[in-house]
Amino acid sequence: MKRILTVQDISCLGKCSITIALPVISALGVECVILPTAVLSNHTLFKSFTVKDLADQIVPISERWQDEGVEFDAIYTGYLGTIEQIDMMKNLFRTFGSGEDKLVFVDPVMADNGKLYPAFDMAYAKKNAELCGAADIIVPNITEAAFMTDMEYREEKDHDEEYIKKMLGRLAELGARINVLTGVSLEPGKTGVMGLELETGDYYLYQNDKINATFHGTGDLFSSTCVGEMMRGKSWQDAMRIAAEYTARTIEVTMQNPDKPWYGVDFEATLPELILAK
Ligand code: PXL
Repeated sequence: MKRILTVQDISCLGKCSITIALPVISALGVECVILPTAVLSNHTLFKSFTVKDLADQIVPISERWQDEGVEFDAIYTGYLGTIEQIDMMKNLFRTFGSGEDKLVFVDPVMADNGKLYPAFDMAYAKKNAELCGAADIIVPNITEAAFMTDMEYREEKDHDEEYIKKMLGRLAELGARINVLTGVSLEPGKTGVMGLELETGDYYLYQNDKINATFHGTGDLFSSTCVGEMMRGKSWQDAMRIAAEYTARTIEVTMQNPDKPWYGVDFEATLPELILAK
């Protein structure tokens, strides 16, 4: 069985980061080892939140794993929280992520809809750009990519192929082998993802019908599914398509729930479909 190490926060309430990665990756039949970067009462889009930083645990925990001789097929990082923690990822990648058949998957979670999340500033964005340079595959949304590449942020209605390809080119300059942008809209009424593989220069675009709603945690759902599918042997293009389809399907199902919580999507309702689609 493949084994993924995911490094991100635990938001106790909020359906995001580890509380999405763990069930989704496990459901795909891949072992998911967690390294929590912080424990929060809830994610940071609630009115208020508590946060206990766990940066001082990263080295001792990973040293125990080294003592045990544990290896990972992939390292997947998401919301990290502090510049210090981003810096610590470089060591972790060196220890557990180097080697031909290992995948370093970075989702530089920090922003959406043109704005940085409450806990972050430009210095954090620049550090995330550095981290992306140490990855094999990165999956920022347009807002995150704009902050990391110093390009203007454009809403979906103002996307065109030139803008998206220029952004992918700038992301590729950061250093990752595969660069995927989420929240790309190249046709009215559509939204999706576009990727660029550096070695081949190949672009891959997948779009589905746009549902007019934004939900929190959908980026984490996309990333968890994508890295999980790659561990199941799918190409990055297929993994990206399956992850985008699954995310869209989950938003659709969530919209149908009159009792849906405002803070996240009902991925619990759609997980069985993801497994059956195997
Ligand atoms: O879903 C991204 C995310 C993860 N973790 C925390 C967050 C957010 C987005 O706001 O606040 C703590």
